[in-house]
Amino acid sequence: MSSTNYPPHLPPGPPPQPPIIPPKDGVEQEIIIAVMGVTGTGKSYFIKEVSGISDVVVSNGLHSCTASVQPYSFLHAGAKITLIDTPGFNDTTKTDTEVLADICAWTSLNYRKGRLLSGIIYLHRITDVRMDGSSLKNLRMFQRLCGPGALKNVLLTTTQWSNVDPALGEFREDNLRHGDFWGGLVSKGASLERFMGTRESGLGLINKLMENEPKALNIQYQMVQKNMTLVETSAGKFINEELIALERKHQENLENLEKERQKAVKEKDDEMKEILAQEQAKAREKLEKAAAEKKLLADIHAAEMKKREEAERRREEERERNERAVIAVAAKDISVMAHLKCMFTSYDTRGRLIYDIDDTREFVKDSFPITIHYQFNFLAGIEVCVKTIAEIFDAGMGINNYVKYNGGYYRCKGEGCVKRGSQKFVIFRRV
Ligand SMILES: Nc1nc2c(ncn2[C@@H]2O[C@H](COP(=O)(O)OP(=O)(O)OP(=O)(O)O)[C@@H](O)[C@H]2O)c(=O)[nH]1
Ligand SMILES: [Mg+2]
Repeated sequence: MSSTNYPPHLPPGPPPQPPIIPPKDGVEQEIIIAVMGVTGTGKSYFIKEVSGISDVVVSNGLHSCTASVQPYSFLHAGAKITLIDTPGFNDTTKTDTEVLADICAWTSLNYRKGRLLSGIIYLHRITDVRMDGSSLKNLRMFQRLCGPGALKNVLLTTTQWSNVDPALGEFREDNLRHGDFWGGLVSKGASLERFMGTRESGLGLINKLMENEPKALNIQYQMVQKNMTLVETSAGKFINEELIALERKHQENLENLEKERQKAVKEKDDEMKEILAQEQAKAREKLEKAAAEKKLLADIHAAEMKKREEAERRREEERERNERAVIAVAAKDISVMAHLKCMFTSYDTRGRLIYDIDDTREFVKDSFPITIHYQFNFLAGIEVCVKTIAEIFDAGMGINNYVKYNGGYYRCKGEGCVKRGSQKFVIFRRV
């Protein structure tokens, strides 16, 4: 009998991807919306106003307020709306790397659970006279986090309209729409909206996003599907490049200050020497800060790489263990008459997955339902039928059989039963 009759052995595939569970069609649909933007633009204010949740902390000073990603849920229009408050980049208390790591941890975890964002509300103060470095950096980070695929679900939203002359606000809004700042994003599908500071205005924005098909962010795809480390993602690369440039800038500044200080020493200009020494101390502090952040990013990368290698090693061990595993069926779980009747079809019984055939303890673990299939082969049937009952138990079943379990195929090759404890077992080995 040719072994080509048997189902093929399944080749080991790529590492299993985390399951993406579709949102449940329950009575309560969940709409998840992230609220992002520079510190102080009004992210927490928006969430507090729209959700009515009094616990949301709104800043009252110059310092950054929201320190970590925080979800807030409330009911609206028959759905559970979850607004995600996020810390901004260029935060006064946390480094960009810490903020990015926090956002990535939240988004990756939720992506693995199948929770995708229906939208992102990206806030910007209409009162801002011009785009400072912080706003530009934030926007660049946002573009990398979001990616072009999710732009249709993005509302670029201006805030604090009550603090600006309406005509001036409109002029700035027009510049935002057509200028370099938001023009590119608008042309690729993002919408420009206004938040007028009221619950009604905020809910209007939410209503627009409720219609959307939830989408994965670029960072979620890169970290979960592509298994990238933080620094390998587009957003992580951007921060790393910024830090390298910043370190270089501070280093050059320090070198120039030293040259000037040497000159002051030569010219015996004590006052200048003192000023330059103070400048050097400040520059050194900035350099150390940039270097520390670069190290933090490198440490995160090293820890993620270690985790990735460990996961790969565990997967490989698991694969090898499964390769060696056999399925054991107790002789008592095979009714000879039923078995003979089913010789040309299939036979339902119970089996155990055994990783170490020499370990008797494995043979007493709980059994689970299995089906022994027979390939239709008249001669094979005859061959088995003519055997005595004892022969069937001793030699296993007809050799033209298989059990499918967990994507693999197992076959009893007629090698006889094994005795473990007081029982005999028929062994199906992986093919
Ligand atoms: N008038 C007006 N004030 C606003 C609006 N949005 C925010 N503010 C004020 O702006 C300040 C900052 O608001 P927050 O909501 O704390 O800003 P944030 O973006 O959460 O800031 P971080 O948590 O530091 O990132 C607060 O004093 C708010 O009261 C708005 O639409 N209109
Ligand atoms: Mg906040």
